[in-house]
Amino acid sequence: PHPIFLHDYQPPEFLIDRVDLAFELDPEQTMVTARLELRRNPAATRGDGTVCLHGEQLELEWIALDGHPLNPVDYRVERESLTVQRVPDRFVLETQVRIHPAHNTALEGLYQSGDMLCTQCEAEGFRRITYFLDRPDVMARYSATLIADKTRFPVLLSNGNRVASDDLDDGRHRVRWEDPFPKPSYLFALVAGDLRAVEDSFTTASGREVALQIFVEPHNLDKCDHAMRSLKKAMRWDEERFGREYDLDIFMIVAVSHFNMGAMENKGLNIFNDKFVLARPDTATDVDFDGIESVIAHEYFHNWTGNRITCRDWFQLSLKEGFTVYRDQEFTADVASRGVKRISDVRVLRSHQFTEDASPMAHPVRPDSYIEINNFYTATVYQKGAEVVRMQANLLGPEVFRRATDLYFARHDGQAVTTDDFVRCMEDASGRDLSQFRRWYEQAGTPELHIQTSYDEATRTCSLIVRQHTEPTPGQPVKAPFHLPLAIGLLGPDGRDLPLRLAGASSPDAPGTHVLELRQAVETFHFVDLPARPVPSLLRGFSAPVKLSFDCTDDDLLFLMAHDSDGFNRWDAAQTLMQRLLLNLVEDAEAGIPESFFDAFRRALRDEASDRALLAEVLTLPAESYLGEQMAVVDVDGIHRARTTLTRLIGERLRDDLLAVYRDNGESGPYAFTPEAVGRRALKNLALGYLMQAEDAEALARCQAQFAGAHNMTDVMAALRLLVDRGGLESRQALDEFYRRWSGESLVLDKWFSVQATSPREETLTQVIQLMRHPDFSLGHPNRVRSLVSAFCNLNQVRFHAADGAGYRFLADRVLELDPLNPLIASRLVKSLIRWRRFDPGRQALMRAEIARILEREDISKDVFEVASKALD
Ligand code: DPP
Ligand code: ZN
Repeated sequence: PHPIFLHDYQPPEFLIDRVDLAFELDPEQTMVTARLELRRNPAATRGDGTVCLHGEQLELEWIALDGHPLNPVDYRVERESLTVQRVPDRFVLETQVRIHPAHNTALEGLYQSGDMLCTQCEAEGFRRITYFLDRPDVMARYSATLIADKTRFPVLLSNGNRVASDDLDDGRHRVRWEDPFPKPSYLFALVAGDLRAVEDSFTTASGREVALQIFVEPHNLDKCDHAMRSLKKAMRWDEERFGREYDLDIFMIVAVSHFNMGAMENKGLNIFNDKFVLARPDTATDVDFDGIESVIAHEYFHNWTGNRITCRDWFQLSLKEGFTVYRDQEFTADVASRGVKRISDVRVLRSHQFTEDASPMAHPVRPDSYIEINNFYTATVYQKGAEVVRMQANLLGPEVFRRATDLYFARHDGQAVTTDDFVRCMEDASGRDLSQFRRWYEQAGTPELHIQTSYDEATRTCSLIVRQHTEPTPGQPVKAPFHLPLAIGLLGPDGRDLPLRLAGASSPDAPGTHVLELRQAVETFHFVDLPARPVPSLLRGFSAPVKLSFDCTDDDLLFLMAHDSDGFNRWDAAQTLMQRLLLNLVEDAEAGIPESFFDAFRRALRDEASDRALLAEVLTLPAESYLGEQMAVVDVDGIHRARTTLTRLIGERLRDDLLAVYRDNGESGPYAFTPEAVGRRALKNLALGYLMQAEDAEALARCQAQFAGAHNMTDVMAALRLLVDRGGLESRQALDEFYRRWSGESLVLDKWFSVQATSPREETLTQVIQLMRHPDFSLGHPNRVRSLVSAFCNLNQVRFHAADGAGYRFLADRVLELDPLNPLIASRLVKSLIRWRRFDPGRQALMRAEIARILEREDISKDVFEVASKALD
């Protein structure tokens, strides 16, 4: 396989203005007839008089040009293309192809999920449906006529508006859809099935009525309320915050069980992994409710950032994804808790994106080459892309940023554009020069900031020396400095923010946060008029996606934890402190934990006034994988031991306070998904976790009672996890009972698999291997694979990285089994192996051997090849 390069981009030689599709749908074989109106692109250089269309796994039945069937000498079919010779400047091309949805295990293109048929076309699935110029800069108006058996497939959906329907004589029916908005092929969708809809409506700001429909299988009708509420909230928010109104008369969501990704923003017809639609308090956890709200919003927001304005090419993926993630993050911050949202977003960024930056798959937010684009739906493109938008929003300030996004929507509506076009709108609306800022799109790697602070009593000056440095990444040995906002505050001895006055500035800023803009590798800042040595609070709100190190004592951290006016930095100080204690314990299992730590923890637990959700975040120990990232060589077993020890010590030392917190935050009344109730459950279950690690008898009794008596899945799962991690008879009984109760609910059963796969118990891998043979396990079901295999490989550091290499062997075997079925899912799994350089020589050798074994397989997919080969480069 060969890479594709951004610098080779050429505009398409032909454009397609209109597409009329007709489907005779049947799982075994579907006939697709396409009528394409093509014309030469005036903006492209003239080629050799042929047109070359993408197409994969299509059986061509017939082909005609301007109404005349073509002779075989006039066209050539190859494995991934159809070339037509000697075409005029403007013509109509008609084709009919045969495809086989029931045999499509890759779940790209048209495929079967349970009893329904559905599509997934992003990024390059449309070419498995018909021959086409399957690239996002070819935007066309579509119609789709769907014909299928009326009993099996009473519901037939596609993009846009339903314009006609009738019954045929043979038991089939026919529905025609038309989408008035030009779109790239990756946004095409169709669904056929025996589905029911939950319906509602939304009145837009300008007074238009939009019909809302969520389609599910009949037994799931009672799990759509939260998704519908979330959709309406998102529609209103986008009007208020970004001035974006919905543009069609109907908006549909379909929940599908077999889905490679989270969801897909097809125009007017979003198709979702059912995990991000279906929820009832007794089947879904707070995390699930939260995921549904933000994914529904995310896909809805794509209607403007992705669909109306799309990407010129796939290197620009972050144009739509980074911006849309930023928008969904802001939505959640507005409708739930801004502080908690920022913390959880930064957690994700640090644990997924920073690790990606430190891996052989490191790439810029705008990658410059790829072998398989499916490998680039990454934390870098999504989460770091969102941070890059966030920095621009913060540099511009809210009003100017809104003017800049208005300009972007006005200037580029209906176009396929680049990240550079986006930044130019930021510049044009603000008058700022963001040329250096553009490096965030071009350079991979996480910048490291080292900050030295000093205080001079004589001059009453606090000085900051700020150094930035970014490690080399594959293909980028040397990095230029970034332009980045560094938000800081200085705390006085009473814990309050001091007025900040830079040397030379005429008047001080008001007390609070000051944003420094960094542009050079080393910069020095002097703050004057400070009566005493302040404690600096740096990178407030995580103002830039960097790794920060600065010289501060444990006492400084305790002080920040207690007083910082910035909630994010209070949390971060606690995390840094816990990280220090834990890494000390890794080095020396006998190392003591200072009393001051337990005191601070106790004070926090007793603080009645504090926000429960934030408190739960502050009191959560850093994850094992995150701790590993902080070490030169990951000490898998040492980290697990240290974290278990500290958890137990907290449980023992703070027993009474933890029990009080547990009791005080119990459920009262029916389940509510409000920030307050979510926070209470989080704190209560965190407390229970500490107590359980301390082998507390009362805690065990409460845990079992919670498992048996809770009416919401959040509390049931929290208790089940603790029982499973503890092991023994109670664990077996709880698992069996859970299975009996929930084996008919696929999404709940996923939880049963993953709670076992993520247990740190020694027998976990053996258990996982047994579960692979469970009648409910299937490699053809991505959610199930993720719940068992990916959960074990990605969320269970101590067992996956067992020193004997059994975890690695298990993973490679699964990759080799999955690759012929579903390369996208297989390739995601390989990513768990590629960070081998972070481990000791023994583990390194074992991991490399497994990657090599994967690469030896003939006929490996491009997806897996790209990740595995880069891993060994
Ligand atoms: N475009 C989708 C999303 O991120 C991914 N398939 O919403
Ligand atoms: Zn997206």
